[in-house]
Formats: sequence, C-alpha cells, structure tokens
Amino acid sequence: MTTKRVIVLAAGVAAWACNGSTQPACPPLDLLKSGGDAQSWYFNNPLPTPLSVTAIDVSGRPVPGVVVTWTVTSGGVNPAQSTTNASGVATTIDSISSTIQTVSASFPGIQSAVTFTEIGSAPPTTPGVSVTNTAFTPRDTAVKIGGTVTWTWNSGTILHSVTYTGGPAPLPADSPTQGGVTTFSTTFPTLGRYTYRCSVHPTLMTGSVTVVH
Ligand SMILES: [Cu+2]
Repeated sequence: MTTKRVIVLAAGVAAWACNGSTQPACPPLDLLKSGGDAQSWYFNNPLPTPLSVTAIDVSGRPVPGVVVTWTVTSGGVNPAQSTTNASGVATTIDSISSTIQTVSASFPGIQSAVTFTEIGSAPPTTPGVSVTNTAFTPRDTAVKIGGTVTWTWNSGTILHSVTYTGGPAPLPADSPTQGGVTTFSTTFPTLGRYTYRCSVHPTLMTGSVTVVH
C-alpha cells in the first residue's frame, strides 16, 4: 500500500471516529494554558502552582492520552513529558534557575506550542514584617532556609502577638503579647510553610512564612 493511500485511509477513520458532538474526541489540535503561568518564585524551588495545559480537538473538546513535552530555557520541569488525563489535562512541576524562564508545552503536530513565562529571584535571608492595627504586612513572607524573619511592632499601645498555628514540627516559639516599640524574630532551619496569627485578633490578623531553598 502506498503512503498516500495510508494517509487517506487514516484521515477517513479519524473523521468517522470523531464526527459530531459525541465522544470520542478528535485527534488533538492545540493546547490551552490551564494554570501556573506568570508566577514569581525563588530559584531552585518548585513553583507553588504546577504548570498545566489542556489538549483540545477541532471542536474544543478535551483530548485524553496526549503525550505533552515540556521544554525549559533554564531550571527544570519534572516530569519532562506528561500525558493528558481523562479531562485532557497534563501537568508538570517547574523550578526556576534564572530571572526569567520560558517553558513551552507541545506535542507532535501541534499548530503552535504554548509558552509559560515565570519570574525567579533569590529568596531573602532577613525579611521583615510590620505589625500594625490590625494586620501583618506583608501577610505572606518567604525566607531562605536558615534565615530569620523579624516582626516590628508599629501599633502603639495596642497589643499583638505572633502565635504559630501550623507548619513542620516542632513549631517555633511564639512571641509575647506585646505593644510599644519592639520586635520579635524567628530563625527557620526547616523547609515548609508556617502559619501564624495574633492571639488577640485571631481572625483579623493572620500570616504565613514559607521557608525555601
Ligand atoms: Cu493583634
């Protein structure tokens, strides 16, 4: 059988198999970004949100079973290939090792690859948090492992605390409930995300510290 006849036969089968609005979906035509684009995070740490794409056919229906290849300009993705699930979605975990990273997702025959752009930076080693009436600013802080976070009270005589509520065990020591011109510091030797709140204003004042590489 000639190559030309094989192609005609294959096209005919595909058209029959995916005709109309019922499943199965047609062969994949394109990828759509489903999540994880334009994140800012720290060098050599997995981005908080995995990168994900959805394979769609000519009618926009999700296509399962498509092997997606992820290509990075720096850093790395794990895995470098992933297969779309029953919802047509493939994901990968991404890490950055430069200021700007471009990740592309594609499969053989795709019209044009999808690209993600991520921003990397070095994590701070001594970040500060302001304690005011009634918020921690910034609410979410990142620190390099082994670094120290310092909270500075800017709340006059109104009392607040830094009271840990979650994170890798053992939790760090809490601050006193205090006001005036004062500070409190915690050094973080363990990777992970810690949550804390003010014991006086537990619903108004919450925060987190994420310890990264
Ligand atoms: Cu408070």
